[in-house]
Amino acid sequence: MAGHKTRLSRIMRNGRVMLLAMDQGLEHGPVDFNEKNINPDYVLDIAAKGGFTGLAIQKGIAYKYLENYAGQVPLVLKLNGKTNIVPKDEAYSAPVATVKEAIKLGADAIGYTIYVGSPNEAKMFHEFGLIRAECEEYGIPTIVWAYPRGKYIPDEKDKNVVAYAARCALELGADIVKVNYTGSIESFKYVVQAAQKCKVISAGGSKQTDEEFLAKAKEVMQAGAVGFAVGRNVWQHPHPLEITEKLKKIIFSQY
Ligand code: FBP
Repeated sequence: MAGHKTRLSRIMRNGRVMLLAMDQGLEHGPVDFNEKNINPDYVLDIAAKGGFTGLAIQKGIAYKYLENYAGQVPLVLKLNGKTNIVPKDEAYSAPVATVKEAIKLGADAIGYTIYVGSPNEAKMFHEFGLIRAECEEYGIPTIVWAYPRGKYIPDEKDKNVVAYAARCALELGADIVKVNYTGSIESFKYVVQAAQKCKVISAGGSKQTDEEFLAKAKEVMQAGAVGFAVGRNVWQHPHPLEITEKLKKIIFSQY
């Protein structure tokens, strides 16, 4: 069985990460989809053809659809999730899959959301701690979606709370932390600095124009992040493989 280093090298190509995320069906609901991308095959095909370094999905999609893409794109299995029907005040993401399932599905990493600052933070720290320990045993890298959220967080994109969330990911043992972009190179540099040896990637966010999205991608990389876990800005795009190529050039060029 592959070890931690081998698995991580599949997700991080030349030290860079370009993940395609498609857990929005659970996190946001079908409202994010159109007639094409509501079909998981449409998105998985983009992940394979676009040369993504990983595909972040929930187990239901993995069990039912991944077979046809075996060996084409590394799997990042999300192990927890929630809907956005529940109010954000008490933000909590429940464990819905296990490390053993991730191994069975051939995952090269697991993804885990932690709402830093939420009233449910302690529960999520504890649950991730157990999962992280099991991942250590089997050599599975961990990617934490570290989102400051809940009634104590007035601004989820404030640089201090995002940096704090990134630092939590380092302290809790994540290999890679995924955060929301803080809006400027300077502020994002602070996030990267706070995370130290835990590599930082940015979420894509809601659909922007190509110019806006690519400008953000450049800033993220200039701040010292290693890549993206992007969803809607790719699979909601009328030409997903074209925007992927442009993003790939930015992520894999030298800064
Ligand atoms: P996008 O690039 O579409 O923003 O996806 C990134 C992501 O982290 C998904 O993995 C997840 O479903 C979603 O954003 C969570 O968004 P929210 O901030 O609304 O919880």
